Amino acid sequence: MVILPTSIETASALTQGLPVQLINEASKAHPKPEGIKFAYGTAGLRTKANILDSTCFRIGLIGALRSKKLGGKTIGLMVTASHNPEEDNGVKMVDPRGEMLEASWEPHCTEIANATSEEELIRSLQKLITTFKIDVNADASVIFGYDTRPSCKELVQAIVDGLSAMGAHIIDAGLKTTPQLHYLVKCHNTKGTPDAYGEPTDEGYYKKLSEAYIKLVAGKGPGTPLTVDCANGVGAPALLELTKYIPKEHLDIRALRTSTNASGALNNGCGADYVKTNQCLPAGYDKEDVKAGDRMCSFDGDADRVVFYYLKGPATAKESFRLLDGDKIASLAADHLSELVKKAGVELELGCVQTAYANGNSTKYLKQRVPVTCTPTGVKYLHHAAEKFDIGVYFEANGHGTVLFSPSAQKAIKEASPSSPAAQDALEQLGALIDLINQTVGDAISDMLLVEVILRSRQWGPTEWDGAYEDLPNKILKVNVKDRSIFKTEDAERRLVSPEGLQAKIDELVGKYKDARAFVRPSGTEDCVRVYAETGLASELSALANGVAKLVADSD
Ligand code: G16
Repeated sequence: MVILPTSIETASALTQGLPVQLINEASKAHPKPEGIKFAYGTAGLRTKANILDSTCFRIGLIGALRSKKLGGKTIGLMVTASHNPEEDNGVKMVDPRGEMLEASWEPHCTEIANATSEEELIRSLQKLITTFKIDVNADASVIFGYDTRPSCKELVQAIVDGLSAMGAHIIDAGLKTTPQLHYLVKCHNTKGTPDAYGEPTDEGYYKKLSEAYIKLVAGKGPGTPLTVDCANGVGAPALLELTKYIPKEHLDIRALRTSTNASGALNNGCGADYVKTNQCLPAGYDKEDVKAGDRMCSFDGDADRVVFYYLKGPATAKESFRLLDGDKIASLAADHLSELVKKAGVELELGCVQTAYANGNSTKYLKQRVPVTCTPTGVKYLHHAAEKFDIGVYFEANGHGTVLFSPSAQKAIKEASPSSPAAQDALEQLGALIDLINQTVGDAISDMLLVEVILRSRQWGPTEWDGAYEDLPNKILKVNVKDRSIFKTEDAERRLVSPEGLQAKIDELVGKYKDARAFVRPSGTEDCVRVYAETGLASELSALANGVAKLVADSD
């Protein structure tokens, strides 16, 4: 007779190899601050850096367990708070294919980060182990990177302590943009396989992108200068490095806001979030010799977002500013790729993924051309929705996004027999674009190159690109509330279900304005509630946005 173990026996067998004593001892050096509640948000755990030490230590433990669960595949941990102010920090967790951590692990990360004692910490780790049936004796491999924040050094040490307590193999990738770390994770896990994504080195990353870019712009004549605001962040050294691989005739970069060592400079009056939210040039650009028609773009603090913009008049006039945000990048990429697919004569479905922040007119424009789906905010949602298409173009309005080519689409492009020289050319371009685009996550550098390639191949400047559709006037506001967790949403964050009655009040207010739309959602990266409003008439925008913000503040 076979005696099956009870679930308790199974659980204790599973957790037997957990190095409890090592974890306990190491944890004492990383005590959890009292009275603080951590939450896994839109892009991992993120808050003020000075309270993150215990969380980073524990994320190290979790990272090792995630790797053990996946048979020793390499997991990525990126220490960054991206667009947030310099005093914040956080950790993004990267799964083996370079995508964000599987969602079912998120509540466990929150629980483990909030354990108030060593005993509770061990219990919450044991719960994770038994829930996901993790072989704690399996190998673990974790690669970490970090951005330019002064707090990274100490937080990285906390992560290393967590990884060491679990006996994980540790790879220190050093200073990296977030998308570079995602790239490295995927490369490590595919190395030596038929799906090898690239060389798991910095050089491998720059070579892959630059070779594809040069192939795509070759013979298209010299380019015109592109001004890049690096947000005084890690995108600055990465961009500088990239330019070593691409001759100036192909990519003429004027890098601004590159002060990675200046205290308080990161994302301060510059960067993609500043430009998108304020709909204006980075502070001080009016003195930087920028002229009408110049192409410009801004990265965010960890270079995983990019927005473009240009001036149609003098830099000193606010109305001269024209934003080409993530929605405009999506429309440009979707149009270009659709045309190439058609020319190549391959049967592939291209679709777009947006969030509630997408400008109403961008959604209208795209829906007339391709299938469009809407997900909640967060690359983790958009990425998976985009995987459902042969070619999935996903972009958040804030400039975070990429294009995914499914394995079967890549195969179809590689193996297609062209029926004409034009089809052959389109297939070659698609093949190079597959390499140019960082398909693991939104990548400011890769997306910037993608835009440059498309504009060059169409002989377009920013004005022609901008001509696709006119944005509805729109505004994003932040409202500080006592407890943002009471704001709960449904319908891809387009409607509030709590606090009770607030959505009805918003609906009533929106109904008073022509072609208007507004929604409210709690941020998952900052301690605030965000309000988005758009109206048919620019003159009515402030009244609606401020009115909704007041309703939120009054409900607190
Ligand atoms: C992160 C996410 C993005 C999201 C942004 C803002 O970006 O990766 O998907 O749009 O946060 O999220 P929230 O409105 O919830 O604060 P990043 O660039 O800051 O890592």
